[in-house]
Amino acid sequence: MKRYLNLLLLVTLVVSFTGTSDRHAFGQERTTAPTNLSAVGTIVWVWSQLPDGPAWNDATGWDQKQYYSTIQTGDIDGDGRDELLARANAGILAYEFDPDANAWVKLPDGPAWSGPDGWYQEKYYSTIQTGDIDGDGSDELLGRSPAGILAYKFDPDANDDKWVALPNVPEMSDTNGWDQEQYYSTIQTGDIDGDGSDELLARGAAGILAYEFDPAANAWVKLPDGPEWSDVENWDQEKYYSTIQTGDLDGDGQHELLARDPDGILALDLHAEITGLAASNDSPTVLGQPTTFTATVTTGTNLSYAWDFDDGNSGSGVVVTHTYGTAGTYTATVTVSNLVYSDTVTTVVTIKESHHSLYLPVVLR
Ligand SMILES: [Ca+2]
Ligand SMILES: [Ca+2]
Ligand SMILES: [Ca+2]
Ligand SMILES: [Ca+2]
Repeated sequence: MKRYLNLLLLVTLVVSFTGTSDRHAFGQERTTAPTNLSAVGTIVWVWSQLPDGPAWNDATGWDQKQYYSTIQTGDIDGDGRDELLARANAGILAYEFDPDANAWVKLPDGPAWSGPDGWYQEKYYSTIQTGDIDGDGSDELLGRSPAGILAYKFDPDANDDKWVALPNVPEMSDTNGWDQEQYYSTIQTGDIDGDGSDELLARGAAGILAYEFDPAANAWVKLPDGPEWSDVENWDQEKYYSTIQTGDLDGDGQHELLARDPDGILALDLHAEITGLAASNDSPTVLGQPTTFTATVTTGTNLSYAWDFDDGNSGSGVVVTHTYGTAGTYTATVTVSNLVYSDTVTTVVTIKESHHSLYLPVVLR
């Protein structure tokens, strides 16, 4: 079968009518045809075909869902180019496209998540995905086995086995009920704490669970339970659980959690406890000059900073400046808060009188 003949796609982005134009006339019958039509922003897009990728064709069984539905991309070696991944009967296959050679290159086979080992079942193969769980810029490979979530890291520099097994998450095992679609189909990754690495999220019988991988300790850390989207609250129905996903709605690098319940879309932000709050200022300051205040925290997300300068004035922000009207000592206060947490700390400010030195001529006798 001949596939993907070159396509020519013309996209006209902007066509403007020049000459007299009246927005109130829009939608009204034109009495005269436009006489001066010109295209001012025509971009020509052309599809070209890369060399054929791996021959995952129908004749070799890739028309089966257990294989074709696992085809995905992810940058497993962190070079900024996505690899092509899929599960074959023997396990995970990986290919990369080499733009210099204009050719596909087969990478070492991934974990042997094979049919004979049960991976032909949707409760396993449908959970295969990638995510950067250690935040190093390359994607790890995740998949749920009967014993729980397995994770592998591809190390292109390793001499021997380039696929390195990371600790698993045993809680999501078949024995714990995770072989049910209402649970395993919600397994996903997303950076819900905004630290640059993806967390592992899923809905269990009692609600949302989240795990973070700590690369220093080479261990998974369970985060506080998420919203109680539980079976008893009807979240075992596909019309609800299948809508669970993450996305960075406010663009702060931290993913929000989204889902649809009977009333519509819910969105939740995760808030970290505020710890290590400290405030400082660059006084002593000469009267009339600005004093700069700085607040720092060790942990905390979605924070707002409210300053009280102890002279009836206030300010906001991590770093603020304020000019006092009277010399003296002040105790400025900063209150740092998010929707869940709040903390306050003070910093003492000294404002000195300005001294105008008087220079008298030295008279020699
Ligand atoms: Ca890559
Ligand atoms: Ca990684
Ligand atoms: Ca994270
Ligand atoms: Ca966000």
